Amino acid sequence: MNPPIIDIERLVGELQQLATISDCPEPPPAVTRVVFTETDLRARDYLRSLYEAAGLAVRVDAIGNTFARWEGSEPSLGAVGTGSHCDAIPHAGLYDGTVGVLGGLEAIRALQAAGFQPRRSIEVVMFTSEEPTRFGVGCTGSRLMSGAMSPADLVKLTDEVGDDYDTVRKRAGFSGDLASAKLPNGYYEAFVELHIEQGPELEANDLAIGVVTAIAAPAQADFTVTGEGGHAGAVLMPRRRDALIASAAMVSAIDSVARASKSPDMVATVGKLEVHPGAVNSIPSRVRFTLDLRDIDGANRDAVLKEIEDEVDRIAVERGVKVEHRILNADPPAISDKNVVSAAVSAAESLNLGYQEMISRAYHDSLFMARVAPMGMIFIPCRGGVSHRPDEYSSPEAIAAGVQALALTLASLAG
Ligand code: HGY
Ligand code: MN
Ligand code: MN
Ligand code: MN
Repeated sequence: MNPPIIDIERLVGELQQLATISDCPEPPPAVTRVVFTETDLRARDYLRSLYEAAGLAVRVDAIGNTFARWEGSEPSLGAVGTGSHCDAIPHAGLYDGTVGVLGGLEAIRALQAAGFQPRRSIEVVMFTSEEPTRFGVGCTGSRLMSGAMSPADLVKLTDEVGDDYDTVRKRAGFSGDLASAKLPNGYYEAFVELHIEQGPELEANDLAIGVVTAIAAPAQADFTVTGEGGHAGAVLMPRRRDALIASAAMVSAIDSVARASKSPDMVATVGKLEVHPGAVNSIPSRVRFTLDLRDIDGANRDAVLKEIEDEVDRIAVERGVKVEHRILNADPPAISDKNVVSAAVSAAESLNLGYQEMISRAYHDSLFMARVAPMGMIFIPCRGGVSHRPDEYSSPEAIAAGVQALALTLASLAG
């Protein structure tokens, strides 16, 4: 089929319009959009208006996963899915996730305009809560859809103020039996997500398309260190059991253990650290910090996680403090489906787009969709590989090429 025409002005305009729906104190391109907030709901309303304008049938599940469907000529067949997320971590950029949702919509509109008629229905999905910001665990929407997380485990998650997932989703207006969110077997024939690379490779290699062959295995844990507080002036150094000094040693040990790992793909991040009571002249009595640990090899990651836990326990004894740690998630990596990979490769080749096969170091909802459908991902370059920052950027040309490759991939899978 002829290359579908992408209306990139319209698409960039929609991305920028979506970016204005934000809680970030800074103006766009900085974006903050946390799941189940008023802002999240306004963004969903905006997206729904675009789906309906494209004539798509919209379905929303019990936790807000949103499915916009272009009915195929054989609607009983498993559909072909695409999509991503629209929630954004604090002070994020405007392209992470949104390129996959609005780009998926644009791919459908371009195929419609080209007169293509899919046999299998094509759905663009907006997953609820890909980011771990509110509930500490990412991808709760695709975890529930794929069965990777049970409803019983989902409702145990609480947000920063201690409200549980079920309370928060209902307050946001989502109801219904959580078990109904699990996709029936064969619901999708294939699932392909378009996403910015969030890394430097494609730009460095001057390539338009990344065809993802595997998604790294993410694990998250949190640590609570309890020492003894006291007066900053009155407690002499030998008598101190300072929770923050002990935590600093633990955080430094995490960095050393990860760097000493034999795996070049091992990455460890302590992204959040809270000090109690947090007063200038009071010795920290309690510190809580998080760990994000990833590798493309799940066994490697688990071995380093165990090493970190042991090291943290040793430091706690040495420093005379108590430490509790819990693992929030330790997911296996996902491997892309060969047929979906070759459909994306053929699309790039037919468009004369430079491409490479590569792994995804960021996780995505596709990590879980791989459990219920043959999965693939298409990456586009982002400037300097920067992401999760306001200066995250992908050019209109890069976005248009990615959407065109996605459209041809979807057409070949749904034809
Ligand atoms: O952290 C990640 O990899 C994803 O962007 N949530
Ligand atoms: Mn992200
Ligand atoms: Mn993302
Ligand atoms: Mn322990």
